[in-house]
Amino acid sequence: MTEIWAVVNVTPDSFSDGGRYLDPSAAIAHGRALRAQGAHVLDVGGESTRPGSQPVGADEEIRRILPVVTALAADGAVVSIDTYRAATAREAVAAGARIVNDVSGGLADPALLDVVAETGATVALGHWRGPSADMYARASYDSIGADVAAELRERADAALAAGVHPDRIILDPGVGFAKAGEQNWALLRELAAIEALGYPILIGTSRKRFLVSALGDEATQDQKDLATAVTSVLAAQQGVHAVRVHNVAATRDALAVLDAWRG
Ligand code: PMM
Repeated sequence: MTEIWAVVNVTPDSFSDGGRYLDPSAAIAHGRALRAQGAHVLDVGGESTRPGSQPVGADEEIRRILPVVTALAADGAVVSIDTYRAATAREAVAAGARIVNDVSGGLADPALLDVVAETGATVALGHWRGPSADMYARASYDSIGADVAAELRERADAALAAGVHPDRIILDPGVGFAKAGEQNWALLRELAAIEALGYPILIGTSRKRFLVSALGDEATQDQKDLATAVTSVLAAQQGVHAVRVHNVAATRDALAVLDAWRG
């Protein structure tokens, strides 16, 4: 069964839900609602990684996420912390998060992998080539599937070297991170190269800009949510472990249709 990871952003400037849940009680209520809709993991983030966004710093990030992680973990939810900072990961795991979701794959803050190893958390390692501000300058590949797979293998090896148990590593090809437009579709076509590394795969396509090349520039959020439900099904057919989405109900229904089709 494909896991649904729900995006719980506690930020003023994320792709699509920025600002709506900056208030901790609103973010907690949102996380609870997404869990009731069928989310298996609540992925709490306190800093936007959207193209061109500005970093907020560890203190502010921790201030934003801590009450949300604490409350959702106390509910019994499986909570993931979406951060590339070791300090934030440490605080979040102490507050009950079981997964550290690092879009930089441990590159932005090398101490993060030590925190994961020390705490026994699971880590999701994203494919990343540098900060969002100028990531498109690094979007050059010989063969995107093979290149991303090779770079993710290095990140998994770094996690193992830090002492992370191999069963606690998930890899994410990083849709939208140092990849422009069509490169994202090419990467999704070549997922088998990443699956061949032997780790569970997490995919985040939800509401991302590259979807407009299928939908048109004027695509609404509802259209992007429908497209995300479709990419969730296609990813599930490829055998991915998890999809990270904003609209949990749409992806839940889409995956239920796939289950019914499979019988
Ligand atoms: N994308 C965003 C943030 N975190 N984490 C993982 N593992 N994979 C992703 O593709 C990913 C991520 C983009 O920002 P959003 O929270 O506004 O969707």
